[in-house]
Amino acid sequence: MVSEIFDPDAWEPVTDEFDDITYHRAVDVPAVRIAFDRPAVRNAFRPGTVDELYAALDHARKQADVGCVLLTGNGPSEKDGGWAFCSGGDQSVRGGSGYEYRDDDEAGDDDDDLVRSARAGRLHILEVQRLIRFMPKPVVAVVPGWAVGGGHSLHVVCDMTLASEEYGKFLQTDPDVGSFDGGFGSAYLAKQIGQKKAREVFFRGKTYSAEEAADMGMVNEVVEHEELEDVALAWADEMTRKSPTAMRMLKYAFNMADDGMVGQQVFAGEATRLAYMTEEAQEGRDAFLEGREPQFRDYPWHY
Ligand code: S0N
Repeated sequence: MVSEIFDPDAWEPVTDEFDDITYHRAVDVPAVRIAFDRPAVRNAFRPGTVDELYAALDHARKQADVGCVLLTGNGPSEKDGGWAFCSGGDQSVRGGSGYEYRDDDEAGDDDDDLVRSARAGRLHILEVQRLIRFMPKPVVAVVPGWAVGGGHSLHVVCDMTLASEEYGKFLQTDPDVGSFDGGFGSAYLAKQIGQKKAREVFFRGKTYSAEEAADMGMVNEVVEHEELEDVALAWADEMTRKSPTAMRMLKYAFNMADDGMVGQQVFAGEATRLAYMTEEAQEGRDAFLEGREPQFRDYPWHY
């Protein structure tokens, strides 16, 4: 069983090669479903989970016939029936100080030698956040249960959030475990719900219901738990009927206001792609290749 509210007739696997996530493509809609699959630990992510998540998202990004990504968590936990979107970094395998002690026998002494681990504590979940932020198609967080810590930040960075009325719960524990998402997880959250509320989310660590999260402006819609995946797929169907170019330009336009020169660069890349499709731009390329002056005076100065 993938998940209790997963409709096996609506999806087919893209691959079975992942251990910590599942990756499906919808049968009738140009959309994919990527799900955390560690319900026993409330879908916490360990480094391997993040690698798989990045690979699946990057694959989805590159598919020209995929227009929407649904990011969710499988469940419930067999142990206690609990549901989760994602409870953030798996604290049992979290990176340490960046230093490791190891007994080096060749040194001919009994001392442990300090070695530096290049990967220790690497927060590559932030690379996943950037992939969600910059991919040219909507990514929807479909939240069937807990969205906590780094899992909360993931829902924040998604374009929209749909949550289960019964089990959707939102909590920021970062400062309880000595971590802090000082990027999208806090700054973009403050854009969504306001500075005072965002500080409350991190500084007080209260749990918010799906309804409260919707009232605050960080959840778009709350639906009955049993309906969650059907509604998510309906959203994907709706969005993938719209103009891909318009959707891409809109996502990058929304981002640009907050993303500074990187946002401008991403938006400008898409503008350049559109410009290259015009005869005018092709005249520039052709003139160079044919070793002649470009005839740009044939093209209008639009107003
Ligand atoms: C999610 C919570 C609120 C659920 O509470 P509930 O329903 O009472 O269930 P529990 O009994 O607490 O949990 C069920 C089982 O799941 C395990 N578990 C839950 N969350 C995690 C987790 N994040 N890591 C490891 N295990 C987890 C429980 O231990 C329990 O197991 P059993 O049944 O064996 O007892 C509640 O569980 C909770 O508060 N969880 C912790 C949430 C949390 O603090 N998350 C981390 C927040 N910080 C980040 O995410 C930053 C990113 C990060 O840490 C990181 C990521 C990648 C690489 C490096 C890092 C880094 O910072 O170094």
